[in-house]
Amino acid sequence: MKYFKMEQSMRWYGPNDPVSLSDIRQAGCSGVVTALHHISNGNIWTVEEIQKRKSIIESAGMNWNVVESVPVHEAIKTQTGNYKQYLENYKTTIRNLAACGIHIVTYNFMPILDWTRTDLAFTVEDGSKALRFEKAAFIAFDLFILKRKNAESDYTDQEIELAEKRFEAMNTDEKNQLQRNIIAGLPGSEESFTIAEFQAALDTYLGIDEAKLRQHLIDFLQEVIPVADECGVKLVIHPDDPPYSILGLPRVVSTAADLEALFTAVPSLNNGLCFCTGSFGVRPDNDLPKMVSQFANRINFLHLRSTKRNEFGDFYEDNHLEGDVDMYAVISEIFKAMQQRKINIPMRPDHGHQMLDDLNKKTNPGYSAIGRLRGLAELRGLEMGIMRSANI
Ligand code: DNO
Repeated sequence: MKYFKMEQSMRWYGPNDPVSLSDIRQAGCSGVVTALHHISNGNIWTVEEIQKRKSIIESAGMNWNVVESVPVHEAIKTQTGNYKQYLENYKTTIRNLAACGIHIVTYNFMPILDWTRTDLAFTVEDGSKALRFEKAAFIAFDLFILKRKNAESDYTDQEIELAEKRFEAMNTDEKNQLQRNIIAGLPGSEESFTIAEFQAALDTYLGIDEAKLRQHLIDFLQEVIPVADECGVKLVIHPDDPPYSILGLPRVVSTAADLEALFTAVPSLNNGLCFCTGSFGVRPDNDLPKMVSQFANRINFLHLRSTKRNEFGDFYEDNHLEGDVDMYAVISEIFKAMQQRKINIPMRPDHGHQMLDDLNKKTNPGYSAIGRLRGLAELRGLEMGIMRSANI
């Protein structure tokens, strides 16, 4: 019996990535997930530039199966300035990617910041390093470094007290590091801010609440999905990370209800989902296996990792098969969906601990080679176990 399987892939940041294509190939991948990071947000990706990247990947014996990401310009999210031009550029990029044979395109709709962590080198029990989001440190940044107007009203007295203590215990280097971690741009987030720039960016969201941002996302989809339909591209939205509002900014891709609203408004199946277990899994009220089965026909890309949360709202990135995500149940549902749809869905091990030799190397936070290799190896083993014992 031939089963459909997850297509093993890894993210590659392009020719400057310290992890080489040869490393990725040796990890057992056939797919490479990448983006043209050198083209600034909002500009068209030309066929020539896309082809150039594609042939580098193909010469290394793999294929560029997923774009992560074509970033959505802030002007589109706020519907200001030149946003109509940016929408046209986005459509042209989708057409150009399709012309080059690339048919899965990831994006997100998080205001200003992409994924957010407070600590990029949290030492876990076994000595490896993980990414972490510590609520008290995050609130300390908001209240005492950014000094956002009315920020206190977003937090409880107890949270504020904890944040005060946390901030008092930090030295100047730690404060600077915290600021950099939050606003200087994690890999792939494309944007980097100083405090003044960040404050100005926050102001562009005055008057944009959750309902309005959701409407802007739907408006975006109504523009671009017809183009995706025309050229056979699946757009996949990446959920908010973490999956709730931060710094007073609305976030609208955090729960099953959020997804339902998007898919109801724009029903085409090319309006799809990048199912990121690490992002959704931070909320205890997200039932991940259930969400996989609910959105099975829209999931066209998988980010698999697990987080571990505590009672304070902190979380860190755990080993891929540990933490709060029931990876066995998630992959079992994915496996069913792939057999029903008769497709292999691209999967990448999302992030990994910095470990072994990588502890002494300069790595992209979350994207070192060995930790991701470990994650990938565990995930494919788990999938094989599920596949071999499948009764369908
Ligand atoms: C973080 C990534 C995100 C993701 C974007 C997709 O590691 O998963 O930066 O690429 O949100 O647009």
